[in-house]
Amino acid sequence: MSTINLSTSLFSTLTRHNPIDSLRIPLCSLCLCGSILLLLLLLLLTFAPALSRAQEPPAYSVERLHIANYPVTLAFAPDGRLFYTEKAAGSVRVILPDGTLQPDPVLTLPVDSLVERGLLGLTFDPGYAENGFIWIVRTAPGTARDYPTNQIIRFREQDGLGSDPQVMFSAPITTGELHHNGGNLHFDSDGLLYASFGDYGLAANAQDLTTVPGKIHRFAVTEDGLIPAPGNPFPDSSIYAYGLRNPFDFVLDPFSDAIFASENGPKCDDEIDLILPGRNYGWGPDYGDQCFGLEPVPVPDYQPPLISFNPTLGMGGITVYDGTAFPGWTGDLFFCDWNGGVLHRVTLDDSRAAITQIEPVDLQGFFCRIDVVTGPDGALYFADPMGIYRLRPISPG
Ligand SMILES: [Ca+2]
Ligand SMILES: [Ca+2]
Repeated sequence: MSTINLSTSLFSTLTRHNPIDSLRIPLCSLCLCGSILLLLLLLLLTFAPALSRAQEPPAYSVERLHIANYPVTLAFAPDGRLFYTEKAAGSVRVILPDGTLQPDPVLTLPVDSLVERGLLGLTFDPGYAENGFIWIVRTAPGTARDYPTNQIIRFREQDGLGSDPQVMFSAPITTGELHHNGGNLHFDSDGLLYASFGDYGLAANAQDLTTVPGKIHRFAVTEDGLIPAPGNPFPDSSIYAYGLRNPFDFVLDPFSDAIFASENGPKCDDEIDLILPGRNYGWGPDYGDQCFGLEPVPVPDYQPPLISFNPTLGMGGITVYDGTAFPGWTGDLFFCDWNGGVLHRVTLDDSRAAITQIEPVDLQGFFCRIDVVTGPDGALYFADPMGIYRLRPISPG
């Protein structure tokens, strides 16, 4: 997409400033030479600012904060500690504000970590400062009687020690599928809990409003556990949006009411979706081999993506930059991709419902394959299966 955008802007620039038309060059070789020189000069003047920008050293450095054992979700506590989930170990770990890793895990739970299963999402309760609750998603191992199950679990954390894990929601993997677990969760400013579930390898789930997989759900937290949030689009249902194949992560925009999701589509339709209540993002059993991109998909309530990628990227974590260290990035979306390990910066227009530009961020040899978040210091923190990394200004402030 960055190539397309760049080509488009080059084309429009050349069209606007076409010197052949405006100068009406006489057919003599001398004038031709002169006009070629003039053309080169115009091109130089047109692109010099961009070239000099490109050659400026980046105003940031990237470093590895810690080696880590397959971190899936990074999340900062209000007190500045960085919590993360370890996919295969089933542990929640914490890095202290001084950068040291707490030696012992906060909590460790048994997990089925085959392929895309494991300990996945993590977020802080809106009342965390008072109640210490942390919410996670894990794949509980199956037994002779029970399917492996993706569970939303709440536990209490105090002084780096977790206790009292409680299963708040379960979605058994009845298909036996190892991919498409989704597995992220976030609260909105009203205290409602959103959670993403992939289709469990069965596309029909995505269009079936009676099943959990292939959706983003919205819950209210009550004394009795999670219930469908009041005002949800379908009666007595926690489903908030459907037609999704594997919405790995999503972010509640701190600058608007928008929700942006990273949806892992088939063949070409990896996409960023603007998640709206009751909308259908198109994935289903009739999808077939077609790449739809921005074209309509013939399903009810269809909502096209903001952008789709061809070939697929394998989209990972997605976030909105709301720090102060990079004022030029304020409000931009950032996401990681599994396939290329690239951190992408996405610029939105003022409506925050349309993308104007997307470009890779130079990670100076590091890779961003899973999650990315803004730290309290305004740095961007991101992960690949071997570590957690930090991108921060060379001169903080
Ligand atoms: Ca779609
Ligand atoms: Ca995330």
